[in-house]
Amino acid sequence: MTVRTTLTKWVSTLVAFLLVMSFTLGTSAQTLVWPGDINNNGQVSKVDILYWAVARGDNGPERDDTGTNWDSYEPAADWDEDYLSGLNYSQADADGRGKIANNDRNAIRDNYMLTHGTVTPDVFMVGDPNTDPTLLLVAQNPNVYPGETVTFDIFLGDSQFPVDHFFGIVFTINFESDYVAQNTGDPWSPDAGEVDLLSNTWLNGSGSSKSRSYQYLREDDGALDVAFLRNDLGQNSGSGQVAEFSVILEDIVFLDDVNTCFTIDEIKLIDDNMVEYPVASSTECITIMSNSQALTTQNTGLVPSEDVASADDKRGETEETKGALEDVEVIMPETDIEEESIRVKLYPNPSAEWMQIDFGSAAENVEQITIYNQWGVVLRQLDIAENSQQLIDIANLPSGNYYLHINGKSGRKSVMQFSKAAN
Ligand SMILES: [Ca+2]
Ligand SMILES: [Ca+2]
Repeated sequence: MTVRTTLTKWVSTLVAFLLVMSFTLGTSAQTLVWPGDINNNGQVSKVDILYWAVARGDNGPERDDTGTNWDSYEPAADWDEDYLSGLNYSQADADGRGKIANNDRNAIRDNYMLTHGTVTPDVFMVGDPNTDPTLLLVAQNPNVYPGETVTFDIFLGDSQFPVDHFFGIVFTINFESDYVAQNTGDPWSPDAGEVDLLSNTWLNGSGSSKSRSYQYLREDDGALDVAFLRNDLGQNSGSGQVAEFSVILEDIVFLDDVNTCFTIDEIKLIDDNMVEYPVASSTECITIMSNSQALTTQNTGLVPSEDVASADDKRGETEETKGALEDVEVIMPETDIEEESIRVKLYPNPSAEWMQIDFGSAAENVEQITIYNQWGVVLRQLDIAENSQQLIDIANLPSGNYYLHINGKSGRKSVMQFSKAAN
């Protein structure tokens, strides 16, 4: 039968191919070492942390060339142990000094996300919440205002589906980066969003259940990579809350309530032999509530965003400038920064091409200006170098209403609205 013959040929070709592949992969002497990319998939990522942890403490031959620069190194002679995938433990010796130690973990840190050659994406099992433990994200306070901190409880497994074989787990928490505050810390100890491993839990107790955690904030991707690892080789089991995740929301203006979701995915849970067990992912959504009542509704309002009452008081003063499209003048309340009142001009408004801000004598008190669209998304941020005038090119913005935040050096924030006319 023709079909079967063809199929048989295909299968035998495939088997031959797989044999060649497995021989190639199994011959670790030919696998160059890229420090930190332990599983040799072309990129240093959270999965390599698991490979490091499983091999930690092992010893073997040193490399001729030691070092952790992002480059390829000729591998050492094979170590005694292999990973289940067939890769030799010598791949985990990032610095080539003959022991899997903290310095090799530091190579993962230093080379994190770097790539070489063609990247073969890491593969993650996808768990089923009806049969597997879930890595569950639950917001403690699902209704929050811009600028506030949202805290989530993180649970791993429950009494119905506990975790039976825990040595380590890595996962990623994904979020909409526009809604999260800018990170000012090291991405390995981020302040905009961080996971704290709780103590006295089944996963992080005393003795052999003591664990450690690592995290790396990929700010532009809106992603936090997280690893929990037992300090000691071995396994334990359990279920329940293991950590908290806190994230600081961007302090911007939302005209309407906004729903935004946080999703855990790319989960890899392993035992101390690197056998992987499925864990179900989860998503938790929160509502960022509108703070637009802190804005004046007129097109000429420059008010401290936190001082609504005085905004109303001052609206009368700016009334006469309403509709003066080529020169809008706004006045900050006299009770504002220091003693003197500050006058700022924004013109022309509306405009299709550009706008000028005249800070006048206020320039020395202004640090930064930020343009937001009506959904509160940051479009542009400019540092003000004490120039009394600032020209802003707005030709590329879609027509509509925008907000200009003026951040004072004293930490004071003020908001102006402007309109972009059609080009
Ligand atoms: Ca890798
Ligand atoms: Ca080493």
